Amino acid sequence: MKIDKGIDLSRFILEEEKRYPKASGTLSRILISIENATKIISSHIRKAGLVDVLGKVGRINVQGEEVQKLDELANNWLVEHLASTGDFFAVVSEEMEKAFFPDEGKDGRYVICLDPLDGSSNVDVNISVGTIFSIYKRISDDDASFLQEGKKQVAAGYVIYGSSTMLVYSTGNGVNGFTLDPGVGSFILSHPNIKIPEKGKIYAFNESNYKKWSDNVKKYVDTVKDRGYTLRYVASMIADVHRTLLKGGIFAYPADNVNKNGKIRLLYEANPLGFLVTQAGGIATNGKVSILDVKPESLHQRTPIFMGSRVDMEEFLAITKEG
Ligand code: AHM
Ligand code: MG
Repeated sequence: MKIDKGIDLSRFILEEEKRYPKASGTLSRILISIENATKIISSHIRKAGLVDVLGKVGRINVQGEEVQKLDELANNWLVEHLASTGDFFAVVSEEMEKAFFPDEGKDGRYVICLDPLDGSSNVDVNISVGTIFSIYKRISDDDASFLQEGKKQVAAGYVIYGSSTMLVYSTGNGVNGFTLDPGVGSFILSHPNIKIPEKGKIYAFNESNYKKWSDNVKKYVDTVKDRGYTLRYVASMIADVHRTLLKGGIFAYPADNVNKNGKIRLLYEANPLGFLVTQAGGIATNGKVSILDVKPESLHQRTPIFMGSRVDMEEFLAITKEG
């Protein structure tokens, strides 16, 4: 497949489809639907502060967190848009307690897991937020389709609404990044074939939790600090992982003595971002096994997560194994 920097996302998706002569075109349609829905979200986020989309709704979601207005709007736009394509048999979202089985999708061959607006508590203070998606083949008529190991993802990606809007995704053939040209309204290939640096100099942990961590996690962080690594922590996982993909290092949200499974959700945060980091040559683990080998047990399950550059992650695994 010939990839030119500057190619737009829709054409790229269609070119990629040509790798699979038997492809029906459904996955391409799905990716183009996600592209369109996230452009709408981006356009609204860019107007935050001017139109009434900031602040809280006054309701707590299934995660026990306060719902921001933009969480709800992003969820509704994405779910309605994607459900109406008929390509999805079911949708799981951070904002919805149960899976949604749209009428239009009765014959759909895929299911999708969404974090419509990751890092949404940051939106009121103009810090990067994002949308994460993870797509699986439908293997059943119930929730079991969502409870497949992360390695079975057919495609995964995110859109980061940062200093520019970027869409980064993989269908299992490497990772490519596209930047939204707001003048043209198209995502343009700006970061072809992203490879995470073998080694970085940044650790991204919420260090205010240090006292609650296990001794081996403390030991790893002490080691890299002594070596002179720098701390960068946005508290939007998408922004922290995006930086890690491009600059290397390690992003983590460990379990601690209060949050026994950490904070990050397996289906629509750890798995899709772990798939991308792995596709880019890095490593993603729950501390014991590859995150992509974990068999999910429930839709909103949380997991400890550590991901990043190969050399940094090998050091992390060696130190935490000793501990
Ligand atoms: P959200 O999906 O409700 O926004 O929550 C997940 C976010 C992640 O993006 C981020 O890594 C983490 O929560 C930050 O948590 P903390 O503030 O505890 O460090
Ligand atoms: Mg999130």
